[in-house]
Amino acid sequence: MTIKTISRAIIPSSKKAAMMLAVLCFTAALPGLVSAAQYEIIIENHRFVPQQLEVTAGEKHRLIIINKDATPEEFESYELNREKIVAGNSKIIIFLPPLDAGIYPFFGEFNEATAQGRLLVK
Ligand SMILES: [Cu+2]
Repeated sequence: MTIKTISRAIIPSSKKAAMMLAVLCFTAALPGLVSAAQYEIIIENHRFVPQQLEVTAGEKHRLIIINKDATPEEFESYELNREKIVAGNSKIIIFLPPLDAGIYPFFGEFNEATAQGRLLVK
């Protein structure tokens, strides 16, 4: 359940506040998630936007992969050791541990000719 889901529902504000608090408590119980910097990568016309994402070395990161195409894609990276399907018009979250400086390529396995990107860690 996301905060977005909650706010969309029609709930009395007091109940809403209690639920928000519950969500906050839940995330506070997961310090690894809270401390991770979050980045969005869009898939559109079978390409990643941005194609290169710059992040800081030695920190956890959370990548939100948003597929704006109607067709599914598979986010894949040998260097990041990740492989995850993103349904059409859908999104996934990729959690990354602290990384060493370097270049970590990723690609969309279903549209490899165009869906190429990389994480620049420095
Ligand atoms: Cu694959």
